Amino acid sequence: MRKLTTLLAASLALTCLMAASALAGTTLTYANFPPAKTFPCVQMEQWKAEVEKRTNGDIAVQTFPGSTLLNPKNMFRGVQTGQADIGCISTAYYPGVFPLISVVNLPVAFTSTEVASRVMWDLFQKYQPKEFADVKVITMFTSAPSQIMSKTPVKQLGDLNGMELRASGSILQILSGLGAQGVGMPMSQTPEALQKGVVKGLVSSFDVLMDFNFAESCRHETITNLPVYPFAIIMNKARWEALSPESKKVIDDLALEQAVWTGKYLDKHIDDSLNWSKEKYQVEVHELTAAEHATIKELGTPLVDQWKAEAVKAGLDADAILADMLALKAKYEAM
Ligand code: 3IO
Repeated sequence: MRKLTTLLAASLALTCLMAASALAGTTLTYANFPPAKTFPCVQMEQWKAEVEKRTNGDIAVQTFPGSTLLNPKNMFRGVQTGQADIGCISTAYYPGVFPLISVVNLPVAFTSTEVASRVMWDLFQKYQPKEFADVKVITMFTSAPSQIMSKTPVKQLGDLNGMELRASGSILQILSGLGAQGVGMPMSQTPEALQKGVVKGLVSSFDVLMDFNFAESCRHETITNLPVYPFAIIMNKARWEALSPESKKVIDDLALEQAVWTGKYLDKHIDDSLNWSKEKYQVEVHELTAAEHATIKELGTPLVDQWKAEAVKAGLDADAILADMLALKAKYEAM
């Protein structure tokens, strides 16, 4: 009997200890704006699983996809003020706020998400831009090169005349140069805009054909290879500072890996999405002529000059940043 009591006491003590250590762990909230199926949320779940595994459960991550905690426009502020511990921002939704990292949104003909994501992370690491000084940057990545997805066919650039297309960032200006009417809004508002007919299509990467089911209404896809959208995963600074050195190391060690994982995932996923769209909705893919691609390229030149002027105004060495981006792009493309 005495032995049993001791055993019970011991197991009770152990249970309390385990509960206490679980309580001592940290739960981080992670806000995201698009629906759970989309690539920014797929990478979020991947990161959550890795962090929980590598910290042996010291960190638990509670994810909030679909703007359930913060929406695309209040994400940056919401993380700074601690409404969420971690958040995902598409930087093109914040004109003028990211003078350095917006370089990745320029029309420089990225062909791979993995390459663009590596380049973005390297640039961030090298320059540590002060536009992110108020937050901890967890990782960065981009969308795939942007294409036109529309209700009516865009078989030649002339077909764009007056067409309302959803986009954000630098693509809006290229669209206006092409005679289309760019409508700026976050991706997560696009389903409603398409459904109401406010826009007749969108410019983004092909993953959204499947993940938002846009293939159903946008049966025409035109290969334009327009810019990628840069994303940053940011964390509240005070919450970051409060983590243990071990947890911080796990998160820092994961940054580049996460950027590459996301790039690889999306590069494959755009193929899957396009194939699915062809099978399910018989979408048509339209190719432009070399002369039309040259026209698109020309429209990009003033954007680069404009970015440079704004970067210089923000105290940045624009020429060095641009040269670095192109050199990194060439380096990773050759690998
Ligand atoms: C994007 C944004 C949210 C969910 C899936 C997505 N695929 C490509 C993008 C990029 C984009 O159009 C944007 O607005 O960030």
